[in-house]
Amino acid sequence: MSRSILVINGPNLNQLGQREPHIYGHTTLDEIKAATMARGKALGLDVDFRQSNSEAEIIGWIQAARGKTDGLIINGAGLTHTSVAIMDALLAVDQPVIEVHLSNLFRREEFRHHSFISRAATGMICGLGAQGYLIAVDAIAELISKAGKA
Ligand code: CA2
Repeated sequence: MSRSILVINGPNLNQLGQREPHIYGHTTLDEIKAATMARGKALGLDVDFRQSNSEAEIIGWIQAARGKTDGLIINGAGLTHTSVAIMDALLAVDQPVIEVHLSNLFRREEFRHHSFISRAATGMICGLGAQGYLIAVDAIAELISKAGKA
């Protein structure tokens, strides 16, 4: 049976590769999308990869994912540190959630050390750049497969 996952990217990640490469690297979001979709395909997962600068739109996507997808990967970007509303939506989605960040949050400013998303996530990957997305796909494939056997 084919499985599907949703990959959500938050505000400003559409600018990846264009600004602040010393923090976020030179890889563009389109390149991360291509690599993530290829990794998903290799593992038998349909990957829906999206980005939005709108908190409301992201919450709508999470709500709509309930019962429709098998797992969720999210880089909430700046909303990670502020959005109780995204955390609440993720807590209600009833499927594995992996949080991913390009940068190592714990080597950065204090306000980035707290994530509301982590409270709703099975696991979190940070500091590994674009590779973190591929590790997240591997992790979610494993979680989905385990859930199917339960
Ligand atoms: O490291 C990550 O992936 C972050 O989620 C990126 C967010 C930041 O607020 C989080 O603390 C950590 C920022 C995304 C903004 O991305 C830009 C990319 C290029 C140029 C400007 C911003």
